[in-house]
Amino acid sequence: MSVNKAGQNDTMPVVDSEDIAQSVVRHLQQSLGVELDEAGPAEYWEALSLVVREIDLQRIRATRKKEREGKARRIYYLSLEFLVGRLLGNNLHNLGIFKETEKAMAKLGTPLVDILENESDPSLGNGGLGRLAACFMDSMTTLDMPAMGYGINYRFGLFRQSFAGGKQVETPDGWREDSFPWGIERAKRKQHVKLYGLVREHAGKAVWEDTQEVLGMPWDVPVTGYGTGTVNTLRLWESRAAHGFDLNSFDAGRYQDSRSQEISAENISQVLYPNDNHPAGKELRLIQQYFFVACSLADLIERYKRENSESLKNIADKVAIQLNDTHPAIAVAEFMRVLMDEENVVFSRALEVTREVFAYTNHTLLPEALEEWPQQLITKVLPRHMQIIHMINYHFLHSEVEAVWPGDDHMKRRLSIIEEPDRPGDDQMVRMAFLSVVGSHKVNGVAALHSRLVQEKLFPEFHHMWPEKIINVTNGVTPRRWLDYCNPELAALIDETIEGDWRKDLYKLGAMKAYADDPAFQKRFAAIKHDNKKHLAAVIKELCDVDVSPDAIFDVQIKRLHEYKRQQMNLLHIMALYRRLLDNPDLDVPPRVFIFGAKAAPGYKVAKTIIHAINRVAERVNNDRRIKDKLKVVFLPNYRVSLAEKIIPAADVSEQISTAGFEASGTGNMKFALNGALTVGTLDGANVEIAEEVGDDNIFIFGLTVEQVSELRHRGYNPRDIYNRSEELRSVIDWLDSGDLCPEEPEAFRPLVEALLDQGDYFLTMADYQAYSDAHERIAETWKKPELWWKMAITNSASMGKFSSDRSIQDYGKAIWNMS
Ligand code: OAK
Repeated sequence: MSVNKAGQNDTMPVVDSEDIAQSVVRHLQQSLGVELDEAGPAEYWEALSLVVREIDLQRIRATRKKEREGKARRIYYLSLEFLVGRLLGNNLHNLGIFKETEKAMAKLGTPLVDILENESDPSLGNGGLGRLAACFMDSMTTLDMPAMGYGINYRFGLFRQSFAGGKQVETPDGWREDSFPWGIERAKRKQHVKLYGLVREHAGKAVWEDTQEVLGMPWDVPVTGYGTGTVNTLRLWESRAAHGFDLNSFDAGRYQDSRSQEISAENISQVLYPNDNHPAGKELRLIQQYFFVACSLADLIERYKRENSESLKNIADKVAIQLNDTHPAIAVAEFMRVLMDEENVVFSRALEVTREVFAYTNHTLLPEALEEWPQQLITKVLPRHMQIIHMINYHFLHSEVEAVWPGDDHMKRRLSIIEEPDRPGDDQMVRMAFLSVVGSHKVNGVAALHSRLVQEKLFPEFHHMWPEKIINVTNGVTPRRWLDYCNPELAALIDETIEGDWRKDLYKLGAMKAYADDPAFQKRFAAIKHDNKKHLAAVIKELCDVDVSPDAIFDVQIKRLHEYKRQQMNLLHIMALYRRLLDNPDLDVPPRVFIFGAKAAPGYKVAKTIIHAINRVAERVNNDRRIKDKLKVVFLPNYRVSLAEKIIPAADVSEQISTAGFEASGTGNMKFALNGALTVGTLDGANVEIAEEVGDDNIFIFGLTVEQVSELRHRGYNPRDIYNRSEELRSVIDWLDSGDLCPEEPEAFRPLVEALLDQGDYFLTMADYQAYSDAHERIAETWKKPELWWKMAITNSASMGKFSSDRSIQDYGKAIWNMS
């Protein structure tokens, strides 16, 4: 296929449907050995992916050449998770050949939409952190930044979820078992990684020896940008046995529920740990972290040497490394090790260079989510790194902390990277967040409120020591996937209405505010939402066998299941609505469909109980004819990126109801508002900034603020008082606890009831309940005034300019990566 005809602009491949059809047929026959009359959607998917891959590869080569010749600093984004989503449709959009491809496939007799459904959704992440990494790769590429993502090519991504009797069942997701044409093995760039062993001194030098070796094989996934010829690379490492490898003789560790596996070379990259906002604390996880860090650093140093110089003393001029949370934090010690042990750089200079290169993004304040590793474990797996962490800690405490708080041993203990044990004999823990802060020149939170709490609550002493170090970069989402690709009808309406390309500059959407009141525009905006709801209704029918009306309010909560996200509050309110309707079936309320999607970590009991309870309530409500279809509840199984793309464009209400101070940012909140849903939310994470952008009249804010939460805790909070006072809450909680919803297991929902009533209701569900219920009353009243509703919806979409991940990346570029 002629990708770029001579003399034509090279940002978009100039191809027409005829070229595409020909290339598809060529790949079918020559690459896949399939005749045209044998081809179904799955074969077409693979052939078309190969066509696009061809374009990508040509552009990758051109991009690399340009970068080698350029002077710019390269950004390396280190993340254990990249939740990229399906790639074919998105790539066609970014390359600007979606329409022509639709025509080509229509000619060949198979609609493109059916073909796209054949791609398995690469499940290489848990939730927000992984999806953010994918949005950032899209934005860095769209902005023509020299950037590379480094992660792990897990054989099994996040588990597949189904329900049995309403309970979550997990099965492995071998997402790349069929075919994954996007990943290209680069054997030439393989790496060797050492583990275990001992450190001995030889002629005054530390030598790490008697190690085990693992091989890291890189798989490159091309990342296309929108409206640019730049194609960057996501390099994912797969572990393989190196010659003579025998980790089994070292240790046998069980990990992850039913998939009991031993630590061996191959299974380092076997499975993604399914925990969100909660560390696994397993030896294999530490090895995963070190494995991908060691491969990535060796790879980028090799590149630096090839392109610049053998000496690493000026590496910071050309290399910036971003740590996506603390999962890759061991990179600080590994980089120091390479500088000191392999490049003979002295400790103090090595630390300076390391700090210039590294920056760290914090994604959570949850205390239990902050990673700590037992010193003994690090010593066993990475003995030289433990020594280096001690050296960093010694320097940090005895020269830097000492300079600010002279003689203050208490402060040294508080700030030590290696934590003193509470009781003598306990393991000493290595605080990976402290290592990340000490090893970086910048630390950022992911929304304004979150970053303030990082400064004031999480790292106040570091903030005092280094007042410039901790900054904010508010998250964003790529408008290419989260509007253009997932909501093409709305994208087309916006194109017709406003000037300029909002796909590249999302602030341009602001021009749509002028149409928020316009009845004709409102009508078209509402019609598109209705259409999207019809599509979603069909998906719901297929997956849940429940009939829902697109005329009802589609009220959506999709995100990981976690008590702090408070799906349980949504549930209690649904139960209350149901009971109100039973008391008065003629109640004048708009019909509502409550839609959930969420995976719970396999070991998280209360989260799994909440899923079970929602499913049981759904079953009861959906089959009760007395309430005349005024209420439906569905829990879509196996929530993932490709499902989010179908749900978000169809949502009327977006539930963002975390306990204030717990959701670092949220990014679903941005995607919903961008697609014209109204938010019901607390003043938490990026909701605060969304409210600022859309204005208080265009969002349903409720509940305790961060300050009120801490006052309440200070005063003393007893959820039983609320239970005793509120007739409604009492009746729904008693109902949950009665066994009526799950007769075969009457105690099934006890863990939830206990969390709410007997264990202090840490996430303040009971305290916020009434305000939440009142906010829903306001939603119902607003729905009854369509002109007002659509004005609000349009204003939301028009006000999302700030929440493009392009803006986030530009902020990183300026404030962290020193890009000009
Ligand atoms: C996952 C594991 C460990 C620590 C944090 C996470 C995580 O996913 N955090 C989420 O990151 C998102 C992207 O910054 C935020 O929007 C979410 O609020 C946060 O929970």
